[in-house]
Amino acid sequence: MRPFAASPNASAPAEDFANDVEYYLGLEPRQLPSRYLYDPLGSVLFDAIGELPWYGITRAEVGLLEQYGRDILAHAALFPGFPGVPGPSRIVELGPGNGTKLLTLLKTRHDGSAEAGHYGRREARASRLKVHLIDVSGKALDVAGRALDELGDIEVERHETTYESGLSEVAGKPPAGGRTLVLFLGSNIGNFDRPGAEEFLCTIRAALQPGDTLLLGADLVKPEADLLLAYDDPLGVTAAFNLNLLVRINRELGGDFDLQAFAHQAVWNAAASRVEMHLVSRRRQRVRVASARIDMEMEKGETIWTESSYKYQPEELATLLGHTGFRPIERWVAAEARFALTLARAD
Ligand code: AVJ
Repeated sequence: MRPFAASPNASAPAEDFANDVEYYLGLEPRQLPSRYLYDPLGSVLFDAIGELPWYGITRAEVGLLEQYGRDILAHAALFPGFPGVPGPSRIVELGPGNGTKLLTLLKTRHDGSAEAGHYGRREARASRLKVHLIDVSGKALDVAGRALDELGDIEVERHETTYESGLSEVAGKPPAGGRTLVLFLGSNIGNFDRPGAEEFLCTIRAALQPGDTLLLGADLVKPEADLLLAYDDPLGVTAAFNLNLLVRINRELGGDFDLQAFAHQAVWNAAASRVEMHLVSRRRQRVRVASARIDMEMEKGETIWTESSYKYQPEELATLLGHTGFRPIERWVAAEARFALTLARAD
């Protein structure tokens, strides 16, 4: 069975949520799509997860971006006025969250020699770098957009929508003569199963021109004990992040989930190379969600599967990119955290 397959419905956001909850809770095993974890509180809880000593993805990635950002931008030919790039260039970020990663990358434009920094700033005024932020969370777009606005030399366009429709919006208006760099960071690709990841990379590729680039951040397979601490932390922040999905359903869809009657669970599924988050029913119980037309019995121990975070081997990422119309050109690995940034060019 394919978890988190596309919903059969497409309509207004509130209706989408209700339809998705009805559809996915009716599956066997019961599921909920992980993108709904990011309501305003969920987004803040995810930011807190990024600060946890046991969750290394965010820190490792920001560290790599600080260290290698200038190389990345040069490869992507995104220094405005960079030799050989005639026109304005743009960055498209899928799921920017609070904007820290992109901000970190953009700040490296001014690294290095004073001359290079001056050059970058002067040219940036001549042709402002365009940034497209694509996120389902309006709150994330707000926070990330405001952080980028403060840089002063960036033109930010917000797309409050799914990755797919955001990509089709930006594909329709490529920069005249310039290059596009797509950022798909934070191991967001980990939410797709392997076939889904391949399909989605094809979707990204289809929105690009040959010579455009993709920066992919992906978490690597690591010891099970580390993975379980990262997804079931001793402070209970990840548990709150997971349980908040039920709070959201209660509030937005008139649900009557009893929060006390569910427990957070993280499982490493080695065969599938993924960490799964579940909400386990602590007892036999009845749950109703009015707007989603749900009236269900849950057994004690029955779970709702709320997220998959697939983990990769470095070579697998290169293969995946190679199969989807990209050529990997450089890879940076945070050795201790086991996290990889891969830069690939669209063939
Ligand atoms: C933002 C989807 C990459 O899977 O690691 C963090 C979300 N879930 N802790 C991840 C998450 C539990 C995160 N992603």
